[in-house]
Amino acid sequence: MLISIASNITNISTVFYFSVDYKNHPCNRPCEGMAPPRLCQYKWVVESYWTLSKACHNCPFNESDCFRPHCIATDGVERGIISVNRILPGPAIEVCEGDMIEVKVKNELSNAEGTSIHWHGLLQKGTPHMDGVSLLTQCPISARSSFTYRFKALDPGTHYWHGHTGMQRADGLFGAIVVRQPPNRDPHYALYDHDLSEHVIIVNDWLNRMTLAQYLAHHHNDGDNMPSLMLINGMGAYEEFKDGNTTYYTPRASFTVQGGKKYRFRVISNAVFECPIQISVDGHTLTVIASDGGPIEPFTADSFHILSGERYDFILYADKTTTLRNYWIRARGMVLCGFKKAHQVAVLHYAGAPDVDPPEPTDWDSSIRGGILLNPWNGPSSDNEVEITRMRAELPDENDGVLTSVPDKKFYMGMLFNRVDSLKYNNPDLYPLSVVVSKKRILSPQINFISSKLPASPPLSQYNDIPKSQYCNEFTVQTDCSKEWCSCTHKVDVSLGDLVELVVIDQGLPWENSHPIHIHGFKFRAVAMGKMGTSTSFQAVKELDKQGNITRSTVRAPYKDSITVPDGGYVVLRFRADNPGMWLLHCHVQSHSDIGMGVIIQVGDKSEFPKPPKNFPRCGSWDGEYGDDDDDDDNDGDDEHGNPPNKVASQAGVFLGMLVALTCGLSFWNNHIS
Ligand SMILES: [Cu+2]
Repeated sequence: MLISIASNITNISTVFYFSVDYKNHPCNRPCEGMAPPRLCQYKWVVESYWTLSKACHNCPFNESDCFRPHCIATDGVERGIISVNRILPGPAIEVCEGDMIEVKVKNELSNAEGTSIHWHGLLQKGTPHMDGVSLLTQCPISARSSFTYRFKALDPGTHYWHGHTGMQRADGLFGAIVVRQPPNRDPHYALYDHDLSEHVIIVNDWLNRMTLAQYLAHHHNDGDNMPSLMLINGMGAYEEFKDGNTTYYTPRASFTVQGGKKYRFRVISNAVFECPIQISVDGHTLTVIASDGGPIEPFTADSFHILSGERYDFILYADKTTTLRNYWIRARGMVLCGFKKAHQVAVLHYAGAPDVDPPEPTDWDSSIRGGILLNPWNGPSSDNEVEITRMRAELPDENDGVLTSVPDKKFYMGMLFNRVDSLKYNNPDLYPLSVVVSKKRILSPQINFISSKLPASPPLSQYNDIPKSQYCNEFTVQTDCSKEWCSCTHKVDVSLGDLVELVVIDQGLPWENSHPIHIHGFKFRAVAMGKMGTSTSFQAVKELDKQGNITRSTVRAPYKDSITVPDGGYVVLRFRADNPGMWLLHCHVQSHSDIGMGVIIQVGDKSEFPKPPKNFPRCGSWDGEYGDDDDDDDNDGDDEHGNPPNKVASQAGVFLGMLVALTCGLSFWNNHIS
């Protein structure tokens, strides 16, 4: 069903479609080897919206009302959200490998804030301007304007899209992406009977109000940062609704299977807080066949942990055919999600079974699953717990040297909470860390003691607008950032084609934390993972590595783009920097990333970056340069370096400065070689 909303402004009529049955998009089709790729177009309206709105009529008392168009019932808690086309999760994109995806995003947010969409898991090879990171790869899509993303679906597997501006993904701006392959290219095709749209599962922690309010309460006073709710495909039963003696709940998600068949399920975590989630299905084991789109040798587990940004594909064999009944699918939160026992269940419905809930209890304590656990978020604590780095990629290694050669560039990235007075959440004169009571103390989530902040213009498309002095890394900072707050745009540079190795460390202080790390633009090989203790130091990990005591997997290490870093431990990741551009590496916990736990990896020189599309939007500060603007209005007056005309004069000044510096440098050189 399509509902059109037409708006007439003077004589211009704009029609956007609120597609409700997006699963029937013509690009969601069986993928055939010889069939030509398609252009898959979507029109999205990003809006401020409300759960259990009037569109829900008599939901949940009349359950079918909860499934009406524009009704977003969630778990029954009324709150403001950010939605695309008034559905939650937002529209799924399901295409075949090689298709062209084109999404026109219209910003109709009520608060006039900007927005952008990141395509998590799609590497944007050759199209870095489509990566959707506000103030890195594009300007935020400003209120009332639209932006059309266009890129090829070159990366098969289970991925997802989400807002990459502020905290919007925490409030509903997310949805699934599935890139399927023809049978002859899918290495696991023979292992399952069905791979259905309705078996895509998105889990997320969820608040009872807009995330910004909770974030501000936590960072500026003593508000807590612990979610108590969780959703499965935007649904769940939590809030109680009474009618006389009868209690009603909003409906849970339900997944139907036929007894005797094998199904490919695809699970995505859009967790926002520190919230590893244990996924299990009562009475069934899960044969995991892929993570983050990377096929692995099948591994059968009783459950797995999924962290923010990760994806796991598993095969469920619906073999309980003796007595047809339903089973719980469970999502159980840990770390910050564990304090208030955030959890949710959905129904695995065997076709033909009575339409009743399974009899087993659904509480958080009952939802823990024993047996074999894949991907323990904090490293294994028994032989039954198996790290993702012990999985093997399904396909033979390419002859690219990624696992076997000596890296060209190697970086130690230390993630920590630094006990410094950040000027954003503390004030060294008025309310310093040392004075406020402990529950109001905000430590700074950092990488290598730097709180990274993005500049006022996106460096990828407005490279020359960013002063070089804005960038920093551990080698360029001038102060002892372990003691003083260092806030700048954290960036490291690698050459195009470099083999890069990252040793990402979580020193594990001051308490047990979870920092899932995500990289844009690349899939890395996860070659090592280890836990030193409840805490460690960066130096200890470096020393361990120097002594040759971190063994790297040299054969078929799994391909991933998001991975847990054990608390008090490390992961070692490798990739070939073959995708020129500016790419973010960051903790996928929303607030950590927002406050600065991220690094830009610049791959190649600006001259090696793909050019932005024509008339790509620009933005930035304007510091009161009063006077007439001689520029014509056609917005194409950039000089050859991509500078707007009014910057040429200042660039000329920079050039003169460089000339002086060069002269001084030459004279320095001449004076020191004699
Ligand atoms: Cu983090």
